[in-house]
Amino acid sequence: MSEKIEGFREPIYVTRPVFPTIEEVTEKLEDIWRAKWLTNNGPQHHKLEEELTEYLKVPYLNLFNNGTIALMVACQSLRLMGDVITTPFTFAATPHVLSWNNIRPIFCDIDPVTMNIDADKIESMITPQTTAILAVHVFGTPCDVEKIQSVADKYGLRVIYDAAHAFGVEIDGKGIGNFGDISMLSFHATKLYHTVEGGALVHKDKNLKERIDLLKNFGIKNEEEVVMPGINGKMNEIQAAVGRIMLGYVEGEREKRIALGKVYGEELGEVPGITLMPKAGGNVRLNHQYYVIRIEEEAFGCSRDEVYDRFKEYNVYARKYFHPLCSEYTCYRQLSSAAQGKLPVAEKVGREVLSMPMYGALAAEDVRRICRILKSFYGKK
Ligand code: T4K
Repeated sequence: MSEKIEGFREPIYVTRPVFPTIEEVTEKLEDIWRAKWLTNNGPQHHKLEEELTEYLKVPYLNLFNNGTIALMVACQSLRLMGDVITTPFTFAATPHVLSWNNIRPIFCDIDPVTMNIDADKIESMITPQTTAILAVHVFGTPCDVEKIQSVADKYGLRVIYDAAHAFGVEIDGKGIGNFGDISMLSFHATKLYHTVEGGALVHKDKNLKERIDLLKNFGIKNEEEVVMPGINGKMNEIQAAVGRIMLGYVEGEREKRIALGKVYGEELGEVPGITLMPKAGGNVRLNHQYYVIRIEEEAFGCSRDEVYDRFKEYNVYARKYFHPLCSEYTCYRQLSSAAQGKLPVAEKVGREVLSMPMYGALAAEDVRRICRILKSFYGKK
């Protein structure tokens, strides 16, 4: 495992957005120019909402200008307050959304295999101040939705899923957005499916659909009435048009990533100290958006941080999603749930995790070379 391998001439990033052809975009832009309608619930927005509702197999869907604003509105729509139990192993947006809603995030440790919130630990963290659970389907692996729902039902809590990574994920043929009270999807450029920037809330409640539509448009009911303190969360027509085009790409991109994931698995499956993505149960359809490994320093002989740094010498830019943990941010580390030692599994995962380059435009040969580079670090402190 010690051969010297050539680095890449061009940088290899953790991901690259999927680009539609310029002709497809031009054609849709011409439609928008003809309609003279740029934002505020235009025809592209309308059609994308319908198309995504069907694609994602969910009863109701509200489009947004990005996933973070969508999640903020989800909290508002359920009138959450007090404390919300969440995971420290996520992107900054998850706890920040709670803070922006004047809610205190309570960090719960994660499961060592799925890296999602540990459903068995939630109950012991519930207090009279707890109003909800905000769980994240990290890297598209579904949370233990049944257990989370049963804890929530027992204590009368709401359940929100940050499903930013889980576009198109299904459990038993049901879209991931059918679980909990509301789920948020992100359509950021770096996601499997994107609208440049964008997002959505999905749920099962017609009244919620109306309330969320008001909240994302300043609370404006009509020209005479503003009925709640809303925000500007609207997706514009250009984003929506790109989203409609990208729906034609998502399955092909997923297939390419499945093939690349197999190459990673073949190359890294037997390497001591490297743990691969958890396998999904037979009833789960994953989206294969990310390829995440964990590097155990002792067994691999080189730490995750060293691997991350050495990769750069070869022009490979892997990412430490999600390090630092949210509980380690200066704005949260004073919380008692964030105290060092209280989140042992998350702390270990945060030290070991590395998101590998994963996008359809990557060649299988590139993935093999990335893996050979990684294996060349084996045992080299
Ligand atoms: N909840 C969770 C669990 C999330 O992961 C996220 C977002 C959210 C909530 C919030 O949803 P949004 O409000 O974003 O819809 C990226 C994304 O910006 C962010 O959307 C995503 N999670 C997070 C996991 O990853 P950064 O800061 O790592 O992005 P950046 O700019 O470093 O891009 C990563 C790589 O992608 C670059 O090294 C190169 C490549 N890239 C990126 C862009 C934007 C390109 O090749 N072209 C591009 O246009 O956050």
